[in-house]
Amino acid sequence: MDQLLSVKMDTNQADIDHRIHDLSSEKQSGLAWVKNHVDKVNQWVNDDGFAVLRGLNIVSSNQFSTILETIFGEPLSQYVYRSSPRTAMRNNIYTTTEYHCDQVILQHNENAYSNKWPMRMGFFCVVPAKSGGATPLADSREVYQNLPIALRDKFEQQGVMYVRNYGDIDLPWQEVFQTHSKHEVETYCNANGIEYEWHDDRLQTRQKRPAVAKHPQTGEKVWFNQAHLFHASSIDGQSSELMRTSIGEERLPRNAFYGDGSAIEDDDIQTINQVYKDATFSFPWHRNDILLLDNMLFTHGRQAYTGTRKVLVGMAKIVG
Ligand SMILES: O=C(O)CCC(=O)C(=O)O
Repeated sequence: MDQLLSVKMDTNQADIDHRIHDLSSEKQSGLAWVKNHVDKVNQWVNDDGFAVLRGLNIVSSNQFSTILETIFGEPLSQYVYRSSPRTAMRNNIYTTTEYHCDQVILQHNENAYSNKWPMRMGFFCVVPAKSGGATPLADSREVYQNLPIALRDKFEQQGVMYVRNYGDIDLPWQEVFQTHSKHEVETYCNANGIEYEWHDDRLQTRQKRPAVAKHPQTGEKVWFNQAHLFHASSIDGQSSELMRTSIGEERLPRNAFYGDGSAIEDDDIQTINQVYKDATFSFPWHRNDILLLDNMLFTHGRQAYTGTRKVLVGMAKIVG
Protein backbone atom coordinates (compact mmCIF):
# COMPACT_ATOMS: atom_id res chain seq x y z
CA MET A 1 0.00 0.00 0.00
CA ASP A 2 1.22 3.52 -0.54
CA GLN A 3 0.28 7.14 -0.70
CA LEU A 4 -2.48 6.61 -3.28
CA LEU A 5 -4.80 5.58 -0.48
CA SER A 6 -5.19 9.26 0.30
CA VAL A 7 -7.29 9.80 -2.86
CA LYS A 8 -10.87 10.11 -1.72
CA MET A 9 -14.08 9.25 -3.50
CA ASP A 10 -16.47 11.78 -5.04
CA THR A 11 -14.01 14.03 -6.77
CA ASN A 12 -15.22 17.63 -6.40
CA GLN A 13 -14.11 20.91 -7.94
CA ALA A 14 -11.48 21.51 -5.25
CA ASP A 15 -9.95 18.10 -5.97
CA ILE A 16 -9.80 18.91 -9.66
CA ASP A 17 -8.32 22.39 -9.10
CA HIS A 18 -5.69 20.87 -6.84
CA ARG A 19 -4.55 18.63 -9.69
CA ILE A 20 -4.25 21.44 -12.25
CA HIS A 21 -0.72 22.77 -11.93
CA ASP A 22 -0.34 26.24 -13.39
CA LEU A 23 3.20 26.51 -14.70
CA SER A 24 2.68 29.56 -16.89
CA SER A 25 5.10 31.70 -14.87
CA GLU A 26 7.95 29.25 -15.53
CA LYS A 27 10.66 30.87 -17.63
CA GLN A 28 12.15 27.66 -19.08
CA SER A 29 10.85 25.79 -22.11
CA GLY A 30 8.29 23.08 -21.32
CA LEU A 31 10.84 20.36 -21.98
CA ALA A 32 13.51 21.94 -19.79
CA TRP A 33 11.01 22.40 -16.95
CA VAL A 34 9.91 18.76 -17.17
CA LYS A 35 13.52 17.52 -17.25
CA ASN A 36 14.14 19.42 -14.02
CA HIS A 37 10.98 18.17 -12.30
CA VAL A 38 10.56 14.53 -13.33
CA ASP A 39 10.28 13.18 -9.79
CA LYS A 40 7.84 15.83 -8.71
CA VAL A 41 5.56 15.24 -11.71
CA ASN A 42 5.60 11.47 -11.19
CA GLN A 43 4.82 12.06 -7.52
CA TRP A 44 1.76 14.12 -8.50
CA VAL A 45 0.45 11.31 -10.68
CA ASN A 46 1.26 8.68 -8.04
CA ASP A 47 -0.40 10.67 -5.27
CA ASP A 48 -3.44 11.98 -7.10
CA GLY A 49 -4.05 9.55 -9.98
CA PHE A 50 -3.87 12.36 -12.53
CA ALA A 51 -2.25 15.74 -13.03
CA VAL A 52 -2.71 18.55 -15.53
CA LEU A 53 0.39 20.54 -16.47
CA ARG A 54 -0.91 23.92 -17.64
CA GLY A 55 0.89 26.78 -19.33
CA LEU A 56 4.08 25.02 -20.39
CA ASN A 57 5.73 26.23 -23.57
CA ILE A 58 5.45 23.27 -25.98
CA VAL A 59 5.69 23.82 -29.70
CA SER A 60 5.25 20.41 -31.36
CA SER A 61 3.97 16.88 -30.97
CA ASN A 62 7.62 15.82 -31.04
CA GLN A 63 8.30 17.86 -27.93
CA PHE A 64 5.25 16.32 -26.29
CA SER A 65 6.65 12.90 -27.13
CA THR A 66 9.99 13.72 -25.51
CA ILE A 67 8.24 15.19 -22.47
CA LEU A 68 6.17 12.05 -22.03
CA GLU A 69 9.17 9.77 -22.38
CA THR A 70 11.12 11.92 -19.91
CA ILE A 71 8.36 11.52 -17.33
CA PHE A 72 7.17 7.96 -17.88
CA GLY A 73 10.02 6.23 -19.69
CA GLU A 74 9.73 3.96 -22.71
CA PRO A 75 6.53 4.65 -24.68
CA LEU A 76 4.16 2.22 -26.35
CA SER A 77 5.57 2.19 -29.86
CA GLN A 78 3.04 0.15 -31.84
CA TYR A 79 -0.59 0.20 -30.82
CA VAL A 80 -1.61 -3.38 -31.70
CA TYR A 81 -5.10 -4.78 -30.88
CA ARG A 82 -6.57 -1.29 -30.85
CA SER A 83 -10.30 -0.70 -30.85
CA SER A 84 -10.80 2.71 -32.41
CA PRO A 85 -9.57 4.73 -35.39
CA ARG A 86 -6.58 6.94 -34.69
CA THR A 87 -3.62 8.24 -36.66
CA ALA A 88 -0.01 7.61 -35.70
CA MET A 89 2.07 10.79 -35.51
CA ARG A 90 5.84 10.64 -35.27
CA ASN A 91 7.60 9.28 -32.18
CA ASN A 92 4.92 7.11 -30.60
CA ILE A 93 2.26 9.78 -30.41
CA TYR A 94 -1.28 9.16 -31.70
CA THR A 95 -4.36 11.23 -32.29
CA THR A 96 -7.09 10.49 -29.80
CA THR A 97 -10.00 8.43 -31.14
CA GLU A 98 -11.26 10.00 -34.35
CA TYR A 99 -15.02 9.66 -33.86
CA HIS A 100 -17.29 12.37 -35.25
CA CYS A 101 -17.48 15.50 -33.18
CA ASP A 102 -21.16 14.95 -32.32
CA GLN A 103 -20.38 11.59 -30.73
CA VAL A 104 -19.71 11.12 -27.04
CA ILE A 105 -17.00 8.60 -26.15
CA LEU A 106 -18.04 6.70 -23.03
CA GLN A 107 -15.70 6.49 -20.06
CA HIS A 108 -13.13 3.72 -20.33
CA ASN A 109 -9.73 2.59 -19.11
CA GLU A 110 -7.55 2.22 -22.18
CA ASN A 111 -7.20 -1.42 -23.29
CA ALA A 112 -9.18 -2.77 -20.33
CA TYR A 113 -10.56 -5.40 -22.77
CA SER A 114 -7.05 -6.71 -23.35
CA ASN A 115 -4.43 -8.64 -21.40
CA LYS A 116 -1.97 -5.74 -21.80
CA TRP A 117 -2.59 -2.11 -21.00
CA PRO A 118 -0.67 1.09 -20.32
CA MET A 119 -0.37 2.11 -16.66
CA ARG A 120 0.28 5.67 -17.75
CA MET A 121 -1.25 7.89 -20.42
CA GLY A 122 -0.49 11.42 -21.45
CA PHE A 123 -2.87 13.67 -23.42
CA PHE A 124 -1.78 16.90 -25.08
CA CYS A 125 -4.26 19.57 -26.14
CA VAL A 126 -2.98 21.11 -29.36
CA VAL A 127 -6.25 22.92 -30.14
CA PRO A 128 -9.21 23.05 -27.74
CA ALA A 129 -12.73 22.72 -29.17
CA LYS A 130 -14.92 25.80 -29.65
CA SER A 131 -17.47 24.29 -27.26
CA GLY A 132 -17.51 20.99 -25.36
CA GLY A 133 -14.74 18.53 -26.15
CA ALA A 134 -13.49 17.98 -22.60
CA THR A 135 -11.85 14.67 -21.74
CA PRO A 136 -13.94 13.74 -18.68
CA LEU A 137 -12.48 11.45 -16.02
CA ALA A 138 -13.97 9.05 -13.48
CA ASP A 139 -12.37 7.24 -10.55
CA SER A 140 -12.43 3.49 -11.25
CA ARG A 141 -12.45 2.74 -7.50
CA GLU A 142 -15.56 4.84 -7.08
CA VAL A 143 -17.23 3.06 -9.99
CA TYR A 144 -16.41 -0.32 -8.39
CA GLN A 145 -17.74 0.82 -4.98
CA ASN A 146 -20.94 2.34 -6.34
CA LEU A 147 -22.19 -0.53 -8.49
CA PRO A 148 -25.03 -2.67 -7.10
CA ILE A 149 -23.29 -5.48 -5.23
CA ALA A 150 -25.13 -8.37 -6.91
CA LEU A 151 -24.26 -7.05 -10.38
CA ARG A 152 -20.67 -6.36 -9.40
CA ASP A 153 -20.31 -9.85 -7.89
CA LYS A 154 -21.67 -11.48 -11.02
CA PHE A 155 -19.18 -9.64 -13.21
CA GLU A 156 -16.39 -10.34 -10.75
CA GLN A 157 -17.12 -14.07 -10.78
CA GLN A 158 -17.80 -14.39 -14.49
CA GLY A 159 -15.49 -11.89 -16.15
CA VAL A 160 -16.29 -10.50 -19.59
CA MET A 161 -16.11 -12.17 -23.00
CA TYR A 162 -15.32 -9.67 -25.73
CA VAL A 163 -16.38 -10.75 -29.23
CA ARG A 164 -15.14 -8.73 -32.19
CA ASN A 165 -15.93 -9.06 -35.89
CA TYR A 166 -13.57 -7.02 -38.00
CA GLY A 167 -14.55 -5.65 -41.35
CA ASP A 168 -16.84 -3.23 -43.05
CA ILE A 169 -18.52 -1.73 -40.00
CA ASP A 170 -15.76 -1.67 -37.41
CA LEU A 171 -12.02 -1.44 -37.98
CA PRO A 172 -10.50 -3.96 -40.41
CA TRP A 173 -8.25 -6.58 -38.81
CA GLN A 174 -5.26 -5.18 -40.70
CA GLU A 175 -5.65 -1.91 -38.78
CA VAL A 176 -6.38 -3.51 -35.42
CA PHE A 177 -3.41 -5.87 -35.58
CA GLN A 178 -1.18 -3.51 -37.58
CA THR A 179 -0.27 -6.15 -40.15
CA HIS A 180 -1.47 -7.61 -43.44
CA SER A 181 -0.29 -11.08 -42.48
CA LYS A 182 -2.87 -13.57 -41.19
CA HIS A 183 -0.01 -15.55 -39.72
CA GLU A 184 1.11 -12.57 -37.63
CA VAL A 185 -2.45 -12.07 -36.40
CA GLU A 186 -2.57 -15.71 -35.33
CA THR A 187 0.80 -15.46 -33.61
CA TYR A 188 -0.39 -12.38 -31.69
CA CYS A 189 -3.67 -14.06 -30.72
CA ASN A 190 -1.94 -17.27 -29.60
CA ALA A 191 0.51 -15.30 -27.48
CA ASN A 192 -2.22 -13.19 -25.88
CA GLY A 193 -5.02 -15.61 -25.04
CA ILE A 194 -7.29 -14.52 -27.89
CA GLU A 195 -9.36 -17.15 -29.70
CA TYR A 196 -9.77 -16.52 -33.42
CA GLU A 197 -11.74 -17.83 -36.34
CA TRP A 198 -11.32 -16.93 -40.00
CA HIS A 199 -14.25 -16.88 -42.39
CA ASP A 200 -12.32 -16.39 -45.63
CA ASP A 201 -10.87 -12.94 -45.19
CA ARG A 202 -13.11 -12.06 -42.26
CA LEU A 203 -11.90 -12.46 -38.71
CA GLN A 204 -13.74 -13.01 -35.45
CA THR A 205 -11.91 -12.92 -32.11
CA ARG A 206 -13.03 -13.75 -28.57
CA GLN A 207 -11.19 -12.89 -25.44
CA LYS A 208 -12.22 -13.54 -21.86
CA ARG A 209 -10.92 -11.03 -19.35
CA PRO A 210 -11.59 -10.20 -15.68
CA ALA A 211 -14.05 -7.39 -14.96
CA VAL A 212 -12.23 -6.15 -11.88
CA ALA A 213 -8.53 -5.59 -11.24
CA LYS A 214 -6.39 -4.77 -8.23
CA HIS A 215 -4.26 -1.67 -8.56
CA PRO A 216 -0.64 -2.86 -8.33
CA GLN A 217 0.47 -0.03 -6.01
CA THR A 218 -2.53 0.57 -3.77
CA GLY A 219 -4.06 -2.92 -3.75
CA GLU A 220 -7.48 -1.32 -4.21
CA LYS A 221 -10.08 -2.89 -6.47
CA VAL A 222 -10.97 -1.00 -9.63
CA TRP A 223 -13.76 -1.59 -12.13
CA PHE A 224 -11.58 -2.39 -15.13
CA ASN A 225 -13.36 -3.63 -18.22
CA GLN A 226 -15.08 -2.31 -21.31
CA ALA A 227 -18.27 -4.37 -21.21
CA HIS A 228 -20.40 -1.21 -21.41
CA LEU A 229 -18.45 0.06 -24.43
CA PHE A 230 -18.50 -3.21 -26.38
CA HIS A 231 -22.06 -4.25 -25.52
CA ALA A 232 -24.57 -4.27 -28.38
CA SER A 233 -26.80 -1.76 -26.57
CA SER A 234 -24.01 0.83 -26.72
CA ILE A 235 -23.98 1.03 -30.49
CA ASP A 236 -24.96 4.54 -31.40
CA GLY A 237 -28.65 5.48 -31.12
CA GLN A 238 -31.14 3.99 -33.53
CA SER A 239 -28.56 1.89 -35.36
CA SER A 240 -28.32 -0.35 -32.27
CA GLU A 241 -31.71 -2.06 -32.68
CA LEU A 242 -31.40 -2.21 -36.46
CA MET A 243 -27.98 -3.83 -36.36
CA ARG A 244 -28.91 -6.29 -33.65
CA THR A 245 -31.89 -7.57 -35.61
CA SER A 246 -30.36 -7.47 -39.09
CA ILE A 247 -26.85 -8.77 -38.34
CA GLY A 248 -27.49 -10.80 -35.16
CA GLU A 249 -25.76 -10.46 -31.77
CA GLU A 250 -22.93 -12.83 -32.69
CA ARG A 251 -21.92 -10.99 -35.86
CA LEU A 252 -22.01 -7.43 -34.56
CA PRO A 253 -18.73 -5.60 -34.99
CA ARG A 254 -18.25 -5.85 -31.25
CA ASN A 255 -20.18 -7.21 -28.35
CA ALA A 256 -19.67 -8.19 -24.71
CA PHE A 257 -21.01 -11.21 -22.86
CA TYR A 258 -20.42 -12.69 -19.43
CA GLY A 259 -17.38 -14.92 -19.33
CA ASP A 260 -19.51 -18.06 -19.81
CA GLY A 261 -20.93 -16.60 -23.03
CA SER A 262 -24.33 -15.68 -21.56
CA ALA A 263 -25.94 -12.35 -22.41
CA ILE A 264 -25.47 -9.22 -20.35
CA GLU A 265 -28.86 -7.54 -19.99
CA ASP A 266 -29.29 -4.09 -21.53
CA ASP A 267 -30.60 -2.81 -18.15
CA ASP A 268 -27.41 -3.89 -16.41
CA ILE A 269 -25.33 -2.01 -18.98
CA GLN A 270 -27.54 1.00 -18.37
CA THR A 271 -26.88 0.73 -14.64
CA ILE A 272 -23.13 0.61 -15.27
CA ASN A 273 -23.33 3.61 -17.58
CA GLN A 274 -25.26 5.54 -14.93
CA VAL A 275 -22.66 4.76 -12.26
CA TYR A 276 -19.96 5.99 -14.63
CA LYS A 277 -21.98 9.11 -15.36
CA ASP A 278 -22.40 9.90 -11.66
CA ALA A 279 -18.65 9.51 -11.07
CA THR A 280 -17.59 11.60 -14.09
CA PHE A 281 -16.10 15.07 -13.79
CA SER A 282 -14.26 17.28 -16.24
CA PHE A 283 -12.17 20.37 -16.70
CA PRO A 284 -12.04 22.52 -19.85
CA TRP A 285 -8.97 22.02 -22.01
CA HIS A 286 -6.59 24.95 -22.50
CA ARG A 287 -4.19 25.00 -25.44
CA ASN A 288 -0.96 23.18 -24.48
CA ASP A 289 -2.45 21.43 -21.43
CA ILE A 290 -0.91 18.05 -20.71
CA LEU A 291 -3.06 15.55 -18.81
CA LEU A 292 -1.09 12.73 -17.17
CA LEU A 293 -3.16 9.79 -16.05
CA ASP A 294 -2.95 6.57 -14.08
CA ASN A 295 -4.98 4.44 -16.53
CA MET A 296 -6.08 1.98 -13.84
CA LEU A 297 -7.27 4.57 -11.33
CA PHE A 298 -9.06 6.87 -13.76
CA THR A 299 -11.14 6.34 -16.87
CA HIS A 300 -11.29 8.89 -19.63
CA GLY A 301 -13.83 9.66 -22.35
CA ARG A 302 -14.75 12.53 -24.62
CA GLN A 303 -17.58 15.04 -24.75
CA ALA A 304 -19.16 15.95 -28.07
CA TYR A 305 -17.83 19.23 -29.41
CA THR A 306 -17.97 21.95 -32.02
CA GLY A 307 -15.08 23.57 -33.82
CA THR A 308 -11.68 22.19 -34.61
CA ARG A 309 -10.27 20.11 -31.79
CA LYS A 310 -6.93 18.36 -31.69
CA VAL A 311 -5.84 16.26 -28.73
CA LEU A 312 -2.91 13.84 -28.96
CA VAL A 313 -2.09 10.87 -26.78
CA GLY A 314 0.89 8.74 -25.81
CA MET A 315 1.02 5.66 -23.58
CA ALA A 316 3.69 4.07 -21.40
CA LYS A 317 4.46 1.50 -18.68
CA ILE A 318 2.72 -1.42 -20.36
CA VAL A 319 1.64 -4.16 -17.92
CA GLY A 320 -0.33 -7.37 -18.09
O1 LIG B 1 -10.24 12.77 -27.40
C1 LIG B 1 -10.17 12.54 -26.20
O2 LIG B 1 -10.09 13.43 -25.38
C2 LIG B 1 -10.18 11.12 -25.68
C3 LIG B 1 -10.63 10.12 -26.69
C4 LIG B 1 -10.52 8.72 -26.16
O3 LIG B 1 -11.28 8.33 -25.33
C5 LIG B 1 -9.47 7.86 -26.66
O4 LIG B 1 -8.77 8.21 -27.61
O5 LIG B 1 -9.30 6.76 -26.07
